[in-house]
Amino acid sequence: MYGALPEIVDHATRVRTPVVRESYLREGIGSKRTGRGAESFVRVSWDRALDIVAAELERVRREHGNDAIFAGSYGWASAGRVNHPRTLLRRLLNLHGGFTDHVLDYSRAAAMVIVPHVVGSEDPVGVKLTSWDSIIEHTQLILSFGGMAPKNFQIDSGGMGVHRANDWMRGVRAAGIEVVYASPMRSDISDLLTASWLPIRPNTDTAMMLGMAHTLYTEELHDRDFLSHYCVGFDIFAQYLTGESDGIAKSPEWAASICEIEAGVIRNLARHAASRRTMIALAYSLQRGDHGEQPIWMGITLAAMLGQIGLPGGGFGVGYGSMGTKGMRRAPAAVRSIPTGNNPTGRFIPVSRIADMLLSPGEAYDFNGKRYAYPDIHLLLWGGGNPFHHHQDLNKLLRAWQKPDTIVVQEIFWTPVARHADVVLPTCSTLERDDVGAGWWDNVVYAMKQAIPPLNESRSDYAIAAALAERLGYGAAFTEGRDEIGWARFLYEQLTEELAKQQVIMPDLDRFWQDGRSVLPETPPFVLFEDFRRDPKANPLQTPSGKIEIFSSTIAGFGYADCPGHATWLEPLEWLGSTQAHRHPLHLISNQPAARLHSQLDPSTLSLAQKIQSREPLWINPADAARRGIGEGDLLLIRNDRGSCLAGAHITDAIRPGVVQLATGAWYDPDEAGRVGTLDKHGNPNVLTFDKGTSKLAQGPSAHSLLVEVERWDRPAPAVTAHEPPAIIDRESPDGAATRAKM
Ligand SMILES: Nc1nc2c(c(=O)[nH]1)N[C@H]1C(S)=C(S)[C@@H](COP(=O)(O)OP(=O)(O)OC[C@H]3O[C@@H](n4cnc5c(=O)[nH]c(N)nc54)[C@H](O)[C@@H]3O)O[C@H]1N2
Ligand SMILES: Nc1nc2c(c(=O)[nH]1)N[C@H]1C(S)=C(S)[C@@H](COP(=O)(O)OP(=O)(O)OC[C@H]3O[C@@H](n4cnc5c(=O)[nH]c(N)nc54)[C@H](O)[C@@H]3O)O[C@H]1N2
Ligand SMILES: [Mo]
Repeated sequence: MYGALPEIVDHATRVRTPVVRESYLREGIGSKRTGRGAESFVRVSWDRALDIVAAELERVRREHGNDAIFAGSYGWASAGRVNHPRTLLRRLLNLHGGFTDHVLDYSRAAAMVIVPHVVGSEDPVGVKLTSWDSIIEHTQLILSFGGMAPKNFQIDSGGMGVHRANDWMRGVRAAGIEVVYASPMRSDISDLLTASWLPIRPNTDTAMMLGMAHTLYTEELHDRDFLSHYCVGFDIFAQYLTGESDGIAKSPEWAASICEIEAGVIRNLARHAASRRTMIALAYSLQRGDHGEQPIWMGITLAAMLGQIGLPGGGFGVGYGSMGTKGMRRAPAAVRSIPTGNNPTGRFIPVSRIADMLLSPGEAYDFNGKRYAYPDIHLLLWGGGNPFHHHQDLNKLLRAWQKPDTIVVQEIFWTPVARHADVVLPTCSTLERDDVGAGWWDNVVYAMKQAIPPLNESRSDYAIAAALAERLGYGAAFTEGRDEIGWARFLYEQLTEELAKQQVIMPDLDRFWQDGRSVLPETPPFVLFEDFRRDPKANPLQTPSGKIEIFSSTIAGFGYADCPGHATWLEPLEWLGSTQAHRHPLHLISNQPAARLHSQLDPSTLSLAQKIQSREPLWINPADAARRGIGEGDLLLIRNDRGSCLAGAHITDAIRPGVVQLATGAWYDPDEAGRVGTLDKHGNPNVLTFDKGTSKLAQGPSAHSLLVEVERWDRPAPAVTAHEPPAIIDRESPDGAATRAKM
């Protein structure tokens, strides 16, 4: 993706000046909210824009309280620790008396909640995995659910200083490690491996793993010693496995009828895994589906039955291959964020419940054993994320988007979230400011030097937040007397001090800045739960029992039908085995795009080059295409009851029959701007996905569980307009002053 930002840094879609939605500027919060996304914008001065935002922050706090401000600001933004919009917004709003925040993320929410219940730590969710060195040395079989898609390990949050994953793949190959992966797409594994593909039906991994577990149990291949010394609740789970508790034996034949992997294959795979050192790799994708907690809990249960957790190269890990640093030997310390302070309101939502929150203020909901009520949001601030990219069921989001009195967005480009705002603050890109960059998990810290001055009237996220703080009367508390370079220095020096305590001496800041990067040492190869395995009494897990909870009394005690006390096969709301499949017979995988980071830089040549007739490609199996008279390159309509979009046909047997794939990231492009339910012309899968929590436990996003129908689009094709800026009126409204008084 190198080169894409320089190419489009001054693209037509660049937000050049502060702007305000036309009727909002005239009528303030009384303006028609359905105008969001449809109306023109009016150019205003920075002073005017910042006055409007500061006045709204004051008004909403006064009239509705701090928790009426939602500034969770989810999103990847850019590398750069100082100009991290979510951190800056949190720091600003905590000084303002607080706001409604979010917890968790769209990537791995279900895993982040279930895994600590089962093994007492978040480490197995991509945080600290058994390192690839250990795998390459000791593993004999990698059993991957969801694959380790090479398109995905090009990146990591905050950036990556070294790309290592291809070397790991070569290492796996050279070591002769067998790789078997269950995934609806053959392309989910590196060509550097010779791997066996099991083309599983989406969302049925739990059933397949139960079938394997059944074989282990009935053939007495499970590690009884490990289960009794290191785990609790296997006996209860075993009753479910055999059918003693519900009348259904989870045999390989039962599993095969659900996942469409042959019973014999499942049975042999279980025997095979039990006879060698096996690493169970669970992709993040598995848990980004309805009941996403289950495949993760079941993966851990299966690993526990194999009895290799805590042994070199054995056990399980969540996220291998999902990003580029998962399984690396982490550095002994990482660059931190600018401190945010504490949120006096203490209010938050699970991140992907945003539309429910906006649509149902005051409504009660369950989350991880507690009951909460949604706050009543009047003001929404966003920077560095694109909810019209990341959220499911965009037509529902559009309705929800009409709830707040005011929506403020800091953006570089005219992305869909900027288009749907009332006030847009033009933000400069990483090329236009100084910063210190570092991945959250990586061992390289880099000096991100300004390459060009801020374009047009754009300002850095830091400058914007500092200016707002100044207007609100706490400028000094916000900056603590530091400018951006001052904060970069602060963060780098904090890191060097932390490392010095561990006898690691780093170059000083000037030297670092001159060199352009500093490389931290990597820690020695790591084996997850090695200590626990060695001495479970001295090193108990942080679970209620101190052991692996194959049955969790805590979770059982919550009484959630959608997340019972042990790993369970629960049908997703939509999947190929559901009645809905009669009307919408294709399961849609909306995975991460190969040529972009989410929706970022979609107008660049790299992203445009892979489009078909300017739309996002839909992968479809030859049999499914033939049945519908679809040819390579045809324009397609994809639809279900929630929405519809256009896409370009790519016919390939790299996807199993019954499944189609449309990557995320095409900028949402409504045929009729601002109207709920209109056709998306560009191919954004989130007009089709459903917006439902994975369960009452984690309330994670269910993006990978949905059915659609596809047909050829033979009508004239509406032009894609997502990469053109909205209409902008190059003057302030004459009655602007009166508008401000009303607010
Ligand atoms: N259907 C479906 N939906 C999904 C997923 C899926 O698998 N399927 N995956 C989900 C996952 S895992 C994730 S993480 C999310 C990702 O969702 P997001 O993180 O929201 O997606 P991005 O496109 O990375 O959004 C980042 C935005 O920040 C802007 N930006 C970049 N740098 C800066 C900066 O320095 N300052 C400011 N102010 N803005 C900046 C970019 O222009 C862009 O609009 O999507 C989720 N949505
Ligand atoms: N190039 C690029 N890389 C990225 C990103 C990006 O935007 N672009 N985004 C990054 C982010 S934020 C994240 S969180 C990670 C996400 O990492 P993942 O969640 O692992 O990524 P996905 O691409 O959503 O899914 C990987 C594969 O899982 C398979 N899959 C989907 N559902 C199922 C299922 O139910 N069962 C099985 N067995 N397989 C299934 C699909 O075939 C899909 O290609 O990727 C990161 N990597
Ligand atoms: Mo993610």
